[in-house]
Amino acid sequence: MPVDLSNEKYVVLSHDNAHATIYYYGATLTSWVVEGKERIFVSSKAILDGSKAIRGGIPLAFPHFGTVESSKLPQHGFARNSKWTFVGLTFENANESTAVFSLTPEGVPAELSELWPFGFKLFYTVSLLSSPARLRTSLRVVNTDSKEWEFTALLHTYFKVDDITKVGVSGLQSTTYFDKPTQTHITEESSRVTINSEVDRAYLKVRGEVLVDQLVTATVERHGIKFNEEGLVGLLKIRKSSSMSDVVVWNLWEEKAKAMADMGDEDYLRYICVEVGAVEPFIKLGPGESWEGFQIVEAIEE
Ligand code: TA6
Repeated sequence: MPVDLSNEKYVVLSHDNAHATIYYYGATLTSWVVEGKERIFVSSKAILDGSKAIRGGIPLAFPHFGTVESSKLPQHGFARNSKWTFVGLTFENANESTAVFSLTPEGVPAELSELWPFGFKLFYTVSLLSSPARLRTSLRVVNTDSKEWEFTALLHTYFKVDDITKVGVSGLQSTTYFDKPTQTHITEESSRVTINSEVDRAYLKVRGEVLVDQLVTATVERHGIKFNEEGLVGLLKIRKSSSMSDVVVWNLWEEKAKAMADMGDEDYLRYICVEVGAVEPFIKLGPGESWEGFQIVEAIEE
């Protein structure tokens, strides 16, 4: 069965040996299992009752990423706190299973909706693709208002890793990033970004694909002598539309994890956020106009 609607909180989409779970609350994808292996991180203290944005998965940031001086909306806007509608299964064939969700102002909590009083419709499309196994998530933004408005958007993906200290992110070299902790712009020098303390960076206009890998140690034997050898193993390959060319890399690290109510103390070791989005500059959308951005994540077989 490509789609299971039996749970009142979420939809389960299946294709080949892959499954994805998408909550109606926030249209937050909380699980992507490929060949029995979970690729998405959800905090051990995540709140899943619809009273708070889910800590983990792929929360959607809209109508803005982060906090914006000119907006009274909370950080990352309202899409992740809204009740989305399951539109249906649009594709179901040998290559993919695709489910579509939508959001209009009616699904937004009233106290948030009144802070952003514009007509809009969002479509969030989740596809499971095969050979190789990939997850495609796409956000389409439509202005249904009679006035122009502007937005930024981001797919705030938390990937599950075994040990953050062994993880690297490639594809960001020579890109300028906004470093949130120091509030400065810096050019990335490293060909493989590693995480050994808090990292909160918005890489702007990333050209190609982004690769997440992991350092592994294996014991090899040569001439009867055993050696420990280290090597890099690919975990995920992330491609993105040219409309979503910014990439945020975030791990809050130990101290902040302890201070965050919905994050387990040790959870920072088990995730890396690599978030594809359009965070700068704001995109203007006139009446009747639409915009779309997407990511395609490939689960690399070990
Ligand atoms: O995308 C990175 C970021 O903006 C960080 O600055 C960090 O605060 C994170 O998102 C989580 O934000 P949240 O509002 O979910 O606590």
